[in-house]
Amino acid sequence: MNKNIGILGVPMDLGQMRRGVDMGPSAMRYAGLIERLENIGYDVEDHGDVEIPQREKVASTETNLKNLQGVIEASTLLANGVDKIIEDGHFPLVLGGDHSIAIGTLAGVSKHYKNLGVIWYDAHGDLNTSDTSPSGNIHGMPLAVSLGIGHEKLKDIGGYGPKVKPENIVIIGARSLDEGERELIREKGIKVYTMHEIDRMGMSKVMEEAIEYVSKDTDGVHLSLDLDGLDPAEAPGVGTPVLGGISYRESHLAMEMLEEAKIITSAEFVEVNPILDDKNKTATCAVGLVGSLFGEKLI
Ligand code: B3U
Ligand code: MN
Ligand code: MN
Repeated sequence: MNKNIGILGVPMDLGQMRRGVDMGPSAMRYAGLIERLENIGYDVEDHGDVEIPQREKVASTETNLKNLQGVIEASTLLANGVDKIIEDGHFPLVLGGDHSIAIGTLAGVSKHYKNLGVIWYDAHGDLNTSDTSPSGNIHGMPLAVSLGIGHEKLKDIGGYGPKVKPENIVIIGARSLDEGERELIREKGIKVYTMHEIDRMGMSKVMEEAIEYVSKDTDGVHLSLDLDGLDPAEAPGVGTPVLGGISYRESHLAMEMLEEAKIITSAEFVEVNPILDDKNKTATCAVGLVGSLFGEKLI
């Protein structure tokens, strides 16, 4: 793994309607993220937070996509920030913020790869469009947008698109998919390990297969980890919890296997909402998973 990490916080809450997820980056820093990485031996540069437009200033009823203009502005800034971190030769570690930030992260990352793989660790597919979305919340759309499906201005963030190919994506932990998302998964042949496969095969086998699948013919792999992929008993501080999720232990195993495989070239941890949390449990969980992803060992 690259020994230099560039951290970028994205206090974004415009991709959904609950307040508080903008405090996610602070909560993860407060839970000891930087010290943890330094203790493992990394050189960490914290680039601070991307500026997010104020909710009240970007309110618009122009489309059914909520806060569209604000998401466009923030995603553009984020894409530039991530791009710079990679240009400096550092590993971009992005802290959310709601999952709409993946639009900007992937716009910054994918520029540097011909064939980027993506691991989407999430209870949801985030494959909605303005036509299929039940909520109009952009945090339910970033994977579709990155595939080049969705609002023109979102698809074009960074001045190019699509950012990823359907055959380079693996979704892990899905258990709440909308009908339009299921159709898209079928149509594009996207690889999904739902909770059913995790229960049936065990996380070890799921990760073994997922790693092989996503690293075949790709030149980099981005990990987009939504904390709601985990079970709400262990990660309660998320805006849309879904029962029956991945356990904390299974998630550590998944991160450790990714570290052993040495395939991850960028990562983001999203949807930590301290207002909905229980004593910073979810941010602490996220920081523990970051530790495993970067090679923290038990002995
Ligand atoms: N699929 C639903 C709910 C949702 C998506 N992502 C989250 N929740 N976190 C939607 O609104 O698109
Ligand atoms: Mn998500
Ligand atoms: Mn989710």
